[in-house]
Amino acid sequence: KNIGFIFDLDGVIVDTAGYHYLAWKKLADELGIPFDEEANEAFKGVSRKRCLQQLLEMGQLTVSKEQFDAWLISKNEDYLSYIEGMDSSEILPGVMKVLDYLKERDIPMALGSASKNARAILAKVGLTEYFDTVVDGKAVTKAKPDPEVFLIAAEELGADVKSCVVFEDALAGIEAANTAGMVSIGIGHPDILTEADYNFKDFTEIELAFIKELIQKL
Ligand code: G16
Ligand code: MG
Repeated sequence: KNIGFIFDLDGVIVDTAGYHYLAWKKLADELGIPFDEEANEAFKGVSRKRCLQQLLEMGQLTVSKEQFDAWLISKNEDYLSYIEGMDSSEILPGVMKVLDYLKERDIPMALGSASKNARAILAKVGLTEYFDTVVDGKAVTKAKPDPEVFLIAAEELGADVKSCVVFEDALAGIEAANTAGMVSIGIGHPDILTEADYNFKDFTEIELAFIKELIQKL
């Protein structure tokens, strides 16, 4: 069997989920739309465009295409300003241990992110070399919860879909992995990621023995 490990980026490898939240919160405040961390859960793993649509629906606002595009740009500019100074210190705790373990064993690894900024972030934190392929927001036509991003990743890795593992912090991402028939590992609160096959608060909770067993079972 050809196995593959697929990682989401924001909220799994790096805590950019917090920066996305700050950028959406800034726009929501400007538009007078109530927005908090709970509302932000529905924005995780979801494309930029879809997030803005959701925000405007929350505020019951209808806007012109020009205004919509202008807000998309300003949200991204704010986000880019937050991540400007990012470096490897922002890789989440416990992540390197797992990435190194897989890399040492030559296990095919992919990044599967909804973000159009994914490659830039990987470069900033020095992880580009770890991934055999990067499938990002520029490569997909259908956003999570559609499984497209992970199916493309499996194909590019030459991995069997059912022998792929996906690490995700977003509801939409877990749904995408499950629909693809992959093993889903939720990173975050188990009350939120109820559909995941396995759940961990963060990577510090993941033992290498668990990864080893998982590989044997795939
Ligand atoms: C992410 C975030 C989402 C964000 C999306 C698009 O993906 O979780 O909150 O809206 O990317 O990002 P961008 O605006 O940078 O293109 P993931 O899939 O890495 O969690
Ligand atoms: Mg994510």
